[in-house]
Amino acid sequence: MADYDALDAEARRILHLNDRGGYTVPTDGLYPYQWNWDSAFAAFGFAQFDLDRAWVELETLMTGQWASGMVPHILFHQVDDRYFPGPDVWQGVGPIPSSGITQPAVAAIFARLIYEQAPEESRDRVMALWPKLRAWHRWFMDWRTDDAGAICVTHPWEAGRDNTPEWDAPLKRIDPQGVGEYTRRDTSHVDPAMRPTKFDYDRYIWLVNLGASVGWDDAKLKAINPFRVADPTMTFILLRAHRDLLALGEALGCDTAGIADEIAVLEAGARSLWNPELRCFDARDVVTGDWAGCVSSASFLCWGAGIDDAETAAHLDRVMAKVQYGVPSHDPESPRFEPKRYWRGPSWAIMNYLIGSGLAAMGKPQADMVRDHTRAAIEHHGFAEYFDPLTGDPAGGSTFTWTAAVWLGWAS
Ligand code: 2M8
Repeated sequence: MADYDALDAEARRILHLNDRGGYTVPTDGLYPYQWNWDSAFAAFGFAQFDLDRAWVELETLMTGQWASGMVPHILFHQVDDRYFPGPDVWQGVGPIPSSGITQPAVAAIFARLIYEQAPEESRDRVMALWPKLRAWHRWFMDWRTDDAGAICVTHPWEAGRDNTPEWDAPLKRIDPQGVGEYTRRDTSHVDPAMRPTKFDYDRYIWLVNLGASVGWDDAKLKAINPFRVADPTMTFILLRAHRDLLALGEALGCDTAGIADEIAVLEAGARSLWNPELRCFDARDVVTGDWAGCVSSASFLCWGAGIDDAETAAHLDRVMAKVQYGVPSHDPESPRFEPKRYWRGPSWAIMNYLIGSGLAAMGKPQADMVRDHTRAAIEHHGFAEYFDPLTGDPAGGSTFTWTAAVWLGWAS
């Protein structure tokens, strides 16, 4: 029997360990900056024992918001050469040094949860955040929708699922000429076999250089960027977050004009990601119109967005019958499945949370199983960045903020 008190204490210790004062890094060394969705998860973790610190986390994240409304995926509060690419490569154009792309919009999901946990004490804090979240969501609608209303990624790092097989074909179309010499830092912190390949990294850096070359101007970049993929991660998460933003806005008496219409657009966009051949939600290359043909953990975010689908549920049952430690990021029956390589197979506590809480909200029977798997992974293998879904082996970085947060807020 696991010692839950000891695990709770360790999770809190990890959040403090990674706290840099006002913001939390994902883990020391490997990721020494404030990452967008990691930070929102950190707020969820802090909210379990320190409400003020939870709000501070979200407030600091929003200090990086650009004039366009975009909230960057990395905020470089203090330069640290243990991570590449840094602010000199990115050349973000916001109020503080940052990257030039965003990440899945989970912040409003947690703002609502934390507010509802303590409405009186939270009211002023969330009132100040709400217009900023609204502006960010509006920017997604302006710059990241495709014709069907799905949300697109413009860089593999934007979805947070860096090397998932969904990006293989669109990345192959890029010739990373002129990317030049660079030194990766990630592979000096963790086993390169658990990280993206050089093929991937060349294209990641080429895309960063492309954005920087036009000063991250949304219109200019949209016209020249060859990488644009309608993605279930971004679409389902924004749809869920937009519903939460609306509910929060109504509770607070904010101006919610336009949000309901945008939800209808996102619902249509989400349904447009249903691949009739795969019989599941899938990513679609906006440039070629081709489906990725991948059942991934992002396919299973539909329930969180309020969209039920029996055939996607059948895929979830099939996939979960093959694993013991959470939802695999890629289909274990696919030849491209790699159980330890990052987003090509491993199970991630944050995805498990988003999937499991979505299933629970829609009363689906698989909800408990997803949580039980996540609990077992952490109980047996600690607060790793991610886990081999077959064996539970911890992989990537250790003492990881979002795994600790998910433990405190949901899995324990
Ligand atoms: C991973 O991504 C970063 C780039 O953003 C990297 O590998 O350098 C992803 O797992 C992403 O989802 C996550 O937010 C980030 C920090 O944990 O690491």
